Amino acid sequence: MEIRNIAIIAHVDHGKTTLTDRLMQQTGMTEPGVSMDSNALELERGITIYSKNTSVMYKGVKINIVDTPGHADFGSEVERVLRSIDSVLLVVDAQEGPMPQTKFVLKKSLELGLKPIVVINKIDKPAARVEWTLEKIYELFLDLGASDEQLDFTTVYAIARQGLAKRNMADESDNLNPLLDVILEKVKPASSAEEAILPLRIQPFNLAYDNFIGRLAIGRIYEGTVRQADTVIIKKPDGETRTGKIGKLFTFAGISRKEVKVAEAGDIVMIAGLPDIYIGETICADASQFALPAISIDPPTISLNFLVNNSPFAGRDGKYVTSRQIKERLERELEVNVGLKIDFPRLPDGQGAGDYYKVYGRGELHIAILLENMRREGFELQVSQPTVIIKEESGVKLEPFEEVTIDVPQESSGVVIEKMAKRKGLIKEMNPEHAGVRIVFEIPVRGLLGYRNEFVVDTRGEGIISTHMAGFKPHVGEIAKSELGSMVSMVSGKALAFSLWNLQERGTLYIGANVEVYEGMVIGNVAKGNDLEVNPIKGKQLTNMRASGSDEAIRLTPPYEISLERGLGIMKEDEYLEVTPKNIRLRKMYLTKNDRTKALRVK
Ligand SMILES: Nc1nc2c(ncn2[C@@H]2O[C@H](COP(=O)(O)OP(=O)(O)OP(=O)(O)O)[C@@H](O)[C@H]2O)c(=O)[nH]1
Ligand SMILES: [Mg+2]
Repeated sequence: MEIRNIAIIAHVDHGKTTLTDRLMQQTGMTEPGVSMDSNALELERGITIYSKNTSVMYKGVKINIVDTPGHADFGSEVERVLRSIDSVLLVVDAQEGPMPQTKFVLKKSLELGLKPIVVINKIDKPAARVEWTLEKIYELFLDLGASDEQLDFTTVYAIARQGLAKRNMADESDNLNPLLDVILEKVKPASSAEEAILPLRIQPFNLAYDNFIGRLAIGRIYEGTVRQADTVIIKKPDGETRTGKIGKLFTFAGISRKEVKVAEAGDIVMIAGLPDIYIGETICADASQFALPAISIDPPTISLNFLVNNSPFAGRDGKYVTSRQIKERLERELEVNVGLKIDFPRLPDGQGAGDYYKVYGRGELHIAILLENMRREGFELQVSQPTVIIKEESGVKLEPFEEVTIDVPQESSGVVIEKMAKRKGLIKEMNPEHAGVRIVFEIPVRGLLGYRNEFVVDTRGEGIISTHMAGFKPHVGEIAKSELGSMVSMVSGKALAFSLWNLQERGTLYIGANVEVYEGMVIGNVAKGNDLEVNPIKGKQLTNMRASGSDEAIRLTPPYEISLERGLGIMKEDEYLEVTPKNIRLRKMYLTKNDRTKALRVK
């Protein structure tokens, strides 16, 4: 059987999953309404978080497709896929044009020598600018140093949502066959007759986990044939060798996996039975074969500590609260979350309470998704403020930078530019767009941390901000911190509307009335300067009227409730974010004013 292997790549929201879903539907692999975005968090947030495999059959050819996430924080999901496929569909929104993540994924593809097929999607949008988009894509190819062959890309125009594609704008079409035909025509067959008869070589590019059969490796068969129960040799990229035995074997069809006895060169398979297999290793038949080159992935950019929850409310909501349970959960995460790194420091006995794990990730969302998954599973923990990873190379201090593209209405561009400048963002490009301006900045990740929340407020929710990693560059020195102080409760009890009503004049509250607070919990911010100790449980002193009765009548401004991302963004150096299945709270590391003062003195 002939096979083609492709990945679908794009900036976030440009329509990758919609296109994949429609391709599956039209080729009869799935029922209408079935989507590749199947994980609970993906459905809730409407974004793809994990890259996923499927295949469709068209004109007797099997097309293996990897749908990838577009958000910059999940870039490692894309990187590891690209090495194992033969071409990409570069999907670009016909209105937005190429965006930061378009550039990132295209750059990675071109570097690997892939020849992308360009899909200009969403041509039905009233503000679509098809020709402009095509021109911008061409410029991007040029900027990224595409070869002549890569520059000579094929373009397909699509409305993924309606399941149609065409070779020329003027063509009539009501299905995706023109795109499928381009794939058959332009993507080289996944294997040749010679490769099929060589000894086996498979390289995993993704890992999965199944509660019954354990770790699963998803990989491409470069050469040879693999069968269930085969004894194999596994080689690390450096040549280190061990043996293993193939367990169950699957291929992909629609959104499900299909057990097979045998699979052949060119195909993408999922393999059980190799409990210690890792991405980039080579599964082969014979120890004399060469290992395939390693799969490289950009390093993490931020880190933070995960700790046992020791707040006064610890243990109220969670099922899993001990340091050991957190450790085991993090170790499991490492098996599948390739962009993540974790240090498990070994502490002397008896210091259990101080245990922490240092987690390194690709961005605030990357970490927030891990925390969200953990709290849903019943974990309770607290985390420290994310900080940027600083490297040193030949005596020079380096820090990670991001390229940030901002689309804002004209009237909010001033405040955005001002705030970005304060955070050491440099303007690289500024162009008027139909509804406002598009500004490209380069900014240290350190400066950008926590900015997203402010950006939403400053642009009244009308701005779009997207980022992509621009590599490590020389450290730019100190960056002015946020001017907001924290409003810290000095008592424990139930917050009363009366006190909150007085406090809301001082800043923004994170809690509403009747929320239980503890001493040292951060309940809001203070617009002016330093932290402020407050008493949120004080009732009105009344002689002949019940306090609670009059309390009801008070109308409070709705609180700015702390979500994981907001919390990670606004928290300060001396604070923890307490994460439980039911609550997310911000607190001071030291709960009493006395301890905080002492800690400051020691510093
Ligand atoms: N108007 C229009 N909207 C579309 C089209 N294709 C997709 N969309 C919409 O665009 C939004 C994003 O689509 P997705 O397919 O989830 O985008 P994605 O690229 O997979 O996003 P991530 O995986 O999160 O990066 C959805 O609301 C789709 O309905 C199209 O051709 N036209
Ligand atoms: Mg998607």
